[in-house]
Amino acid sequence: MKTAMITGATSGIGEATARRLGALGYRLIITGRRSHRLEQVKRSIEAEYAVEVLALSFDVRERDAVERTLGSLSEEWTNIDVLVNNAGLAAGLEHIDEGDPDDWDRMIDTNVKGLLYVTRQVAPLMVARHTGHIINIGSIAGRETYENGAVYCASKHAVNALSQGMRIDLLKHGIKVSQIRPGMVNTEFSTVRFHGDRERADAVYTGVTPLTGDDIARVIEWLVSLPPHMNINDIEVMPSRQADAFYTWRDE
Ligand code: NDP
Ligand code: 8X3
Repeated sequence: MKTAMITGATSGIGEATARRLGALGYRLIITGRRSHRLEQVKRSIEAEYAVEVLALSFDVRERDAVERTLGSLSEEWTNIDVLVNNAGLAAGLEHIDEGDPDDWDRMIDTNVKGLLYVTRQVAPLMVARHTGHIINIGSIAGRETYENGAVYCASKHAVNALSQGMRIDLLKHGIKVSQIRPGMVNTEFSTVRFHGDRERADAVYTGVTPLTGDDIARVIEWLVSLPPHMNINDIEVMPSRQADAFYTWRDE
């Protein structure tokens, strides 16, 4: 039985991915800061799919916590076949001269450093077994840079560079590295970006049908089902009403 670890599984893309991989019969390690939510997701997946789920609550920004938690996995949980580096966020939407440096820290520490800290713990386990698949959740913001989004876009450009670099470094160990770059996905993402302002968050999706977390989970389900000789390096997934970061066709 295969094992998948998904960071940021308390909501959105991460939770949907945990459900899809649970349905495929994967044993799951799910992570996130909100321990109560994490336990709910664990119980619900265990009940629905009869797979084992290990819920580990920590903040990916805290290097000590990441090292302590993932460095002390019991042996039965170290056979990680799939790592989905999904935990991430945008905080704020402001011009660079007006942005809040605390928001910048949150984005860079979570989206870039957190992804690195987790990968540093899991990749050696895969190297030791000469197998594994790391799937990084980037963004259309990792290819294009839009007004007011410089720091979030920079963090996702970094995920793009890290995905390429990881792929090269892990090539000889038989480890696949894929990046998924979604466009608009209706999750808690915009509510988090706007610091809890639900009205402003909902307006992001006005007049358009955005992707759902489960749409991205379907892509992940497909990526992990490909044969060993085949890898998708990079995949951009958009709502059909969104051409890129700039052009979205909305109903009046
Ligand atoms: P959600 O806000 O619904 O989910 C984000 C997840 O990340 C939550 O489970 C959250 O858990 C976790 N997380 C955030 N910060 C931390 C942290 N410091 N430590 C541990 N876990 C953390 O948003 P999405 O599902 O949309 O976001 C998932 C990924 O997809 C992100 O990397 C995002 O950048 C990316 N993305 C999203 C798009 C969108 O339009 N929604 C488009 C393109 C990419 P908790 O709060 O419990 O810690
Ligand atoms: C999230 C999508 O367009 O807000 O990564 O950057 S966008």
